[in-house]
Amino acid sequence: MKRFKKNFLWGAATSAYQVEGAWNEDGKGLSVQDVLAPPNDTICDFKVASDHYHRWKEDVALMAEMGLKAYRFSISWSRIFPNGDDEKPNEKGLQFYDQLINELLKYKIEPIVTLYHFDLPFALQERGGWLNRDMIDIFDRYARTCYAAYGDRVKYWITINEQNNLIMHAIRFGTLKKEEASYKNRYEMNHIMCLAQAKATKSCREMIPNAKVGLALSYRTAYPASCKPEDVLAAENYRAMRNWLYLDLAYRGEYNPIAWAYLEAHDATPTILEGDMDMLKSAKPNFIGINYYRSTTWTACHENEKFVEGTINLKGRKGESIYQADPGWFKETRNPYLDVTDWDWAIDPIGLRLALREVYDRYRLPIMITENGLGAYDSLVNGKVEDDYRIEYLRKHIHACLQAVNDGVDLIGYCVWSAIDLVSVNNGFSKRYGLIYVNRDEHDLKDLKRIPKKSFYWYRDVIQSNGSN
Ligand code: BGP
Repeated sequence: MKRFKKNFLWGAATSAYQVEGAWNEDGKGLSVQDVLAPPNDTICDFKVASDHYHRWKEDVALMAEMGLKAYRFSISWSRIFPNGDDEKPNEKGLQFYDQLINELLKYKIEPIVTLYHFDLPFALQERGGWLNRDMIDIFDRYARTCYAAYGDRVKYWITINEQNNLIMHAIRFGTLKKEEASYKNRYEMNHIMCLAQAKATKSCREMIPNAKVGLALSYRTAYPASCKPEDVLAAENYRAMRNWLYLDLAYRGEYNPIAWAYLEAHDATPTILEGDMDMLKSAKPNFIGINYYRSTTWTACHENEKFVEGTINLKGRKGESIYQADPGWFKETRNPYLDVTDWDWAIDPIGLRLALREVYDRYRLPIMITENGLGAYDSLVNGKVEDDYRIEYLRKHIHACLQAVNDGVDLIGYCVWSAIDLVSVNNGFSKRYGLIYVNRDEHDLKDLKRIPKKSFYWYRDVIQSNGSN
């Protein structure tokens, strides 16, 4: 039986706008997330979040106490360039991450840095956002600024977090306005984002020769609902659109043929200029980040059925999701063999093992689980959070990782989402993921005190035993 590697990166993750707060301090410009209204008027915005911007030292000390070997966080682009591409970077913004990185290194915690995690500077959005081809150079310049500032100390870089969500849920993630969110625009934008990513990846490899650089994709294992060939086909179609479209572009420099056929059928093929495909091919990212929370299950969707965009479960009540249906391609359905979270996310550790096998089999590059965790309603009782359900979820998923390692997958790290409670993208502070509790409610900031949950101590033991716990 193989074990996790000796230097396995046992980590935990956050993203800037979900954890930092200080949305308008020290010269930070607005990001699209500061401008976007919360999807549900009962949940909080991102203005204070977990106040990590003011409490980073205390937070890093707790991470060290947990024994983390790695911490994945993102840089807020609009802290560095308030308008996205200002003439000079904002010194105070640069300084914030500089201190954070030094503090992590002091405790021997490896920083894993994401450049862009959903929080595009609003000023760039006003200039057309990702539909504007200037974004290729603008993103590269921002990336180069970060490489120059931190490349002497940061080895692991992630260019874009969950590009597939940014495209598929473009309205919700603030990448496109409702009236602009045609499929044509989404996949035009996707193409430009891929070029920007390729350029920034290339710059990373040039500027930091020992760097490991890649993307983090929101990966979904896709099952057919039955062994009916039509259902098997539907699952394969979904896989192509959800996973392979993005990974093939980034890691092979080509459009996946099934995904391309889908784009043609939806009148959504992007404009490809001379040199674009060469640029994609030349990028050469050297690891793959996978964010995995759940699997999905698919049936055939006949041409005469109704198109349904599908929605995110905003209420946190089981059974209220509206499933996606795309005539001729796929239709989502509930998997009767899997339990779900309160937000209808299927809990499926075997799905993670399959994900790792599929991705490794296809690209043969080292993989890092850049996010995996359980969103739940936690309660603080007598000063404690007994989150056994989270421990159970993590234990099974980590075991699935070990099985994947035994299947031959080159897995280099695993990051729990999230290191500390933070604002869920769609569900505010009600849906918590952290190993550390933050004492605030949706609208009552209370004292924002940090309280390690039961899972914090459990994960510390996992790390200490290199996963044999
Ligand atoms: C991923 C994102 C994270 C995170 C997580 C949980 O899509 O990269 O930013 O929030 O999912 O999602 P949610 O907050 O919607 O529960």
